[in-house]
This record gives sequence, C-alpha cells and structure tokens, in this order.
Amino acid sequence: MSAIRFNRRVVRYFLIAFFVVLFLYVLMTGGGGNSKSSTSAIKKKPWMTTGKLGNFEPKEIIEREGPGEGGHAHHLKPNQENDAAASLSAYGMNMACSDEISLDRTIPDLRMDECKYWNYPEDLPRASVVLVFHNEGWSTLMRTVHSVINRTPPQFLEEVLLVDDFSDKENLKGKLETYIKKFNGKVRLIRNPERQGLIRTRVRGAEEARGEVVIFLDAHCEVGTNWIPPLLAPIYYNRTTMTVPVIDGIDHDHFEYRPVYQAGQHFRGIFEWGMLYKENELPDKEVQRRSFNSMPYDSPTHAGGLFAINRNYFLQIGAYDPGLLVWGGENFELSFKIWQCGGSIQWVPCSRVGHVYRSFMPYTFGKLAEKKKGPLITINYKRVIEVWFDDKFKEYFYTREPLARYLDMGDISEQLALKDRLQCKSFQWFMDNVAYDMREKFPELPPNVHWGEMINKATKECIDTMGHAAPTVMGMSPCHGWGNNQEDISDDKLVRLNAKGQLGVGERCIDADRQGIKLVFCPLGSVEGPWHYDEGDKTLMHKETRKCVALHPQSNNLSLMPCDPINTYQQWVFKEIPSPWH
Ligand code: LR7
Ligand code: MN
Repeated sequence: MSAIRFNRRVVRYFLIAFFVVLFLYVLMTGGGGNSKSSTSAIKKKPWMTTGKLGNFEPKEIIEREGPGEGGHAHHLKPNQENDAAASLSAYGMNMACSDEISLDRTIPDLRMDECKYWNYPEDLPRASVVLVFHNEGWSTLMRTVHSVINRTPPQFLEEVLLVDDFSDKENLKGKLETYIKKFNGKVRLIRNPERQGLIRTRVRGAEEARGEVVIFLDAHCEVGTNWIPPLLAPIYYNRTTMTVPVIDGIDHDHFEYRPVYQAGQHFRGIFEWGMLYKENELPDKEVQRRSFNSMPYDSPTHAGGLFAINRNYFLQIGAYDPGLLVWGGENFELSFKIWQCGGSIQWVPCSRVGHVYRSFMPYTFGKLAEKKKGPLITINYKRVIEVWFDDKFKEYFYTREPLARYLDMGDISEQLALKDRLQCKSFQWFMDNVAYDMREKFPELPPNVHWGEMINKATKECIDTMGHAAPTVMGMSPCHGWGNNQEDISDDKLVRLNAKGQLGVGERCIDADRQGIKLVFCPLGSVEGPWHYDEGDKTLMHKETRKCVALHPQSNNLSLMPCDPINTYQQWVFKEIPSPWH
C-alpha cells in the first residue's frame, strides 16, 4: 500500500517538476514556436550590472600628453599657415594639423554614464571594418585604422578592410602596402582598377569582406571607448537589424573631438521631401518603449557613412542599387529597403564614433558623372523615390524638385523586381509605422501652382539666392534663359509657389522682413506660406503686412512696399523651365 502511495507521490512530484520546467522554458522562449524567437532565447540579450563595469569595458583609462590628445583642439604655429591653407583646399581638412597629432591619440569618452554598465554576450559575431577611400589624407585615414585596432577587442575584429577607390595621390600607393604589414594581416588592402564612387566601392567591400558582420566607416573617423559590442549585439540577436553609432564631430581645422548633440538627448534620421537628410528628436513613444535611455532605438533613416550590418543580409537585399552613382541617396535607398522589406534600423547611444566634417567636397565625380545629363545626386534621389515611394509621395518630391521630373534615371526594373521578390511593404506603411514623426515635421505637401524662374516685368531679371545658403537675402540677376547648353543647371533661380502661399527654392522658403526678401528655413510642421499671388495683377502680396514684393529701380534691392499693381517693378511672372536635358 505505502509503496504504491510512495510511487504516486514520486509521479506527482515528477509531473510538477516537469510542468515547472516546461513553464520556465515557455517563459524564456516567449512562448513562440517559430524559429526566430527560439533562437533569441538561446542568444542572450545585453544585461545591465549597475555599479559594476560591463564585461568589455577597458580595465584602465589611458592618458597621454601631446598635440590633440584627449580630443583637444591642436593649433598650429603662425608660420605654418601656408601649409594649413594648402592642405585645407586639397582635402577639405587641415592635414598639416592632423599630421602633428598621434595616430593613437586618445579621445574623450562621451557616452552616457549608463553605457559603462552594460554587459554583452561573449560570442558576438566577428566584424570586418570596411573603409572605402578616394584620395584621403594619410594621417586621418591611418588614425581611423589605429583607433579601430586600439579600441576593438581582437576576438570581434575579423579585419580592417581598406578599399581604395582609384586614388591617385602618391602617398596612398606603395607606402600603404608597406605600412599595413605591421598589423600582421589584420589590415587588408584592395584597390579598384577604376573609379567606382563610394556606393559601388562599399558593395565591393562587402563582397570581399570575411567577417560575418560588415561595419562601414568613412575614412576619417575615430572610434570611441567600447564602441563595437553595442553595435554587434542587436545584429547577433536579429540578423535583419542594422545598427548605427552616434556620430560625434571632429573639427576639420583643429581636430577637436566634440559631441554633435547635447548629452542624453537622442535624435534619429528622417528626411525632407526634396530628400534632404534631417535629424529629429526621438519621439516620446520611442523613449517610452525602452527601459534604459542608453538602449538602442528605431530610426527611419541614417546619414549614410557609419553603420553595421550582417554581411549576408546586406547582400541578400541587393546591397545598394548598382544604378546609384558615386555619392548620395544610398543612405535612403538602404533605409527604405530595410524597413519596407522586413528589417529594422537601430541607433545605438552606447556606441560613439567621431567623423571629420569637411569644409567642402574636395573631389570631383570623375568619369562616372560625365555620361550623365543633369545633376547626379538628384538622379540618385529620383531612382530611390521611384522605387520605394508610393505615387502620392513621389509627387511631394517633384513638388520640391520640379526639374527632377525630366531627369533620366536609367532603368529601375531590376529594383522593382527585387521589391516584389522580397515582398516589401508600401511607403504608406513605412510612414505610418516607422517615420510617423514626419507627419508633424514635414507634412504632406500641397501642389505647386507655379514653378520656374520668377521674372520681374520691369527689368526682366530673375529672383536669385545668389548662391548663398539660407538664411540670406534674395537678390536679382539675369535669367538663366535655359538654352541648349545647360549641363550645369543651378537651382538658385528655380522658384516654386504652392497652393497655400508658400514660396520657396528647393527645400528652403522665401519670406520677408524689414531687411528685405529672404531665403529662410521653412517653418517646421507647416506647408502654409506668407504669400498671396494675384494671377491678374501679377503682384506678390505678403499677407500679414499686406505689402507687395517690389524691386528698387536704382539699387536693384528687393523689399516690401505698399502695393501698386500698375508698377511693373512689382509685377512678377513665373516661367516654367523647359527640360534642359532633351
Ligand atoms: O568617389 C568616391 N569614392 C570614395 O571611396 C567618393 C568618396 N569615397 C569615400 C571617401 O573617401 C570617404 O571615405 O567615401 C567616404 C565618404 O565620402 P565623404 O566623406 O566625402 O562623404 P560625406 O561625409 O560628405 O557624406 C555623407 O554622405 C555620403 C552620401 O553618399 C556618404 O554616405 C558618406 O558616408 C556620408 N558620411 C556620413 O554619414 C558621416 C556622418 C556625417 C553626416 C551627415
Ligand atoms: Mn565623410
């Protein structure tokens, strides 16, 4: 009897234990039977040990003395001014200054304090850090390499892969091969046999890379303390997540290392309708979604240069559209593609990388641009929006960039087929679920009622930004004429007037104050404008002051004057520009 009861008890204990184990298992795997969630159960997420440094934090803080150390500005002596100026105009950065700063210089740790207490799995994937470069300065290129080698745990660094996009600077030739030998094979160099532009060169880098993850950096960066584990962890957990470090600024003149954002404030990438890259403060919804403010968060787009992605995934989604040329728009293409086709993009506050913002672009687009009719970057944008936007949204782009309608973007059928094959979602889905903060900042645009050159009836001259960026005073100059030989079209006189009285040039708006008629940043979140255009009188009235835009006959300056509809100096006509590319 008791033996039987004993056995029953054993069975009962056994059953209870069995169910407890089962329950715990289901709890850990999130209850899902699909393979995705069960892999994530085995793969540990980062964990926080408040008060105890994370497992990959450096054991000691290195301090060094010397020019630019600690990320401080380094100022050259007055007698070096010529060298500084010469290198600034050749490279868009002061190489004479950079050359005096150690390749191993220290930079400040600008991370949020919390970041020091995160722990990451030991078996994160290994990365190839891919640097594509065209005629970069030696010391800034090498400082990028040194910073990666110095601040990356070797078990996570497969290699640093340098991809030379057909540079012709002497010091980037044989000397480079010799120099990288000292890294015992960790640094590898391949070269393009002809100029490909950064977009195709990055794809080549990904194809040749040996790491499971590729991390792209511009060739003038410095990576921060413990930068790599937080970038790799989200990818390790989900191979369709692409990660982006927070980018700090390195001054192009004296190489001071400083934050771009205020401490603790988070931004994420969006865009204006003319495809200008923008950043917006992290919406509350995203702040709330996370339990620590140092955790990664979703971002609709990214700036382009610095990010980490699973190599096979990147190649599977077609890497970059091979029809994109040299520079620009590839960041949007990849962003839309990833989100619409089921992946995600996360910005990672605990990973910081500095980037030298140049004073200007020191290189030309070379032969690749010669065959193209029209501005190459706008052609890239057109390809991207024609593939990824729904029809409604395409119109917003053309509202901002009316000439883009005439540009020859080449064949996009392969890209559309890819979108189909990957069963990608609509742009509306992206706007509703990912870039929902766009609605507030850059609302949907009313159509243009006029666009083209804005000609004054009296002088027959055109309103012009005079090549200046906003905020600036608008001026007048001879109209373009838009003859036959118009390869180099400038948008400075291409004005648009929308149905709600907004007058603008490209992404910028025209407004008036006491100083005159001005090009300004369009007010965020509004598509309304201050103007009323009278189709009969041809006057342009400022609604608030009820005055009209007038040209001063002597000074040729623009200002608001009491309206006088029969005065030809107050009469304006818009002349649409015939396609200059036909
Ligand atoms: O023909 C070229 N071939 C190249 O290999 C032209 C450039 N390059 C290399 C170049 O040497 C550099 O290493 O490509 C890299 C990027 O070129 P940059 O530094 O001239 O570009 P950028 O910093 O002015 O521009 C930003 O936008 C580009 C759009 O195509 C790229 O995506 C850049 O990577 C990107 N930079 C960043 O996102 C850094 C963060 C700053 C911001 C905003
Ligand atoms: Mn750059």
